[in-house]
Amino acid sequence: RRDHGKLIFIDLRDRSGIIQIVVKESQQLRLEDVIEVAGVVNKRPAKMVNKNLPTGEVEVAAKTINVLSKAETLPFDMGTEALSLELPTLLDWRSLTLRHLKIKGIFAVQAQIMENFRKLAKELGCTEIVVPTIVSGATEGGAELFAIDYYDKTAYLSQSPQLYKQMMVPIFERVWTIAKAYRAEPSVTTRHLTETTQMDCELGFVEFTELLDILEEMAIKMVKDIKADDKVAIGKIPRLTLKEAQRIINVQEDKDLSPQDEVDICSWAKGKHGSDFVTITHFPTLAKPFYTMPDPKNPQSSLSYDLLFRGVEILSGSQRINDYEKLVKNIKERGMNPDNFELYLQAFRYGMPPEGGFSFGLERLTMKLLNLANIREASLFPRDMERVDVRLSSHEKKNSKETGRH
Ligand code: AMO
Repeated sequence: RRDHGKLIFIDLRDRSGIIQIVVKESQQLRLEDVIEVAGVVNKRPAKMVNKNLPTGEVEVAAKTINVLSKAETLPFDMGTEALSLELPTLLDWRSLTLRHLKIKGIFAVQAQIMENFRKLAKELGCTEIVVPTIVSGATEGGAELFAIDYYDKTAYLSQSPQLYKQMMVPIFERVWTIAKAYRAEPSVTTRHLTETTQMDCELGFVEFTELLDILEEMAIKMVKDIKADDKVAIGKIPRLTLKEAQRIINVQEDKDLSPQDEVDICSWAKGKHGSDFVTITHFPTLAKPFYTMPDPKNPQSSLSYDLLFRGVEILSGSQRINDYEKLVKNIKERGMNPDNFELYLQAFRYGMPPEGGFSFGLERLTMKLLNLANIREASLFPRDMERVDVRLSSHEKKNSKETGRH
């Protein structure tokens, strides 16, 4: 709302965008009031045209304004101030700050990423599946598992749709899902959430190199048509083994890349190949989950891959072990009990094609595409060690035990 003498100018927002409303008489209108307007669309005077607005050449002279819902006085100025708020405040007021056009814009981009993923997965011949998130155990490593009370037993929140998408390969051959994944991350970082969204594919009758071709093409097509301030550098995506990558950036061989290594190898890829993406393959077998296929040529390393984008891992995946005996042996060797994987193993006892797949992290991809500083900005309602909608102080934790509320 802008007051100019007897005239009030209002920016009216709806699903299609913004339009200026001109109100003559004095109106008791507050920011974020929900209104219904009837009026006449006029051409704006030449010097009042707003070139930054698709509707900037017109305005609505209001005849009647009907207030459908009144807003309280806002806790801060939603024009400019909302954007300079510290992240915790931005999140404390999330249902309000999401209304800011810049912040809303992040989630319009996120919706487009999901739309593109869906379209591309379907083009690959994948069938959409919906999988459970209440599960009986770990798939991606025990330490990061959330346990939940399940009647008088313990169940867990799923770390990944992994086992289910694999079990579905003999049925549909190719499947996709957008699924929630839960990780009890033990530390607070700018790129970890405790509840994240994964965009997964799993494909039968494909092997390592073909999987790499598929995921790289998909990654490029997913971001290509999205308007971001910083245009994505799309060249042929360089493929390096972990060892090659470590040699290039001059670090010691290790089982994984450190966050700084990821930044360094990405700037190498950008400089040398003009690509914001780089694929890293052949992680040590023991550093990857039990279902990962060891490289037959050198079983210490595995047919696994990560896709890095602008300095962060946004995808990982692998060719899988599809032989029942090998899988059981591998589960045992890692100190786990095959009995806990009964349903999963059933799928392998009765014929499982060579197969593999991958998973994109939606929030990470959104964050890097828009060059956001923190992954929390790329999640509508982010969960981390310190927040489930509201901040989890020790006092509130005590309350939750007593009342069942957070
Ligand atoms: P991984 O554990 O690497 O692989 O997860 C896949 C992708 O999901 C994203 N991601 C996260 N994003 C934010 N916060 C987190 N805590 C978090 N954890 C993971 C990352 C990551 O690349 N089942 C395998 C995938 C497969 O093999 O198909 C898996 O879950 O972008």
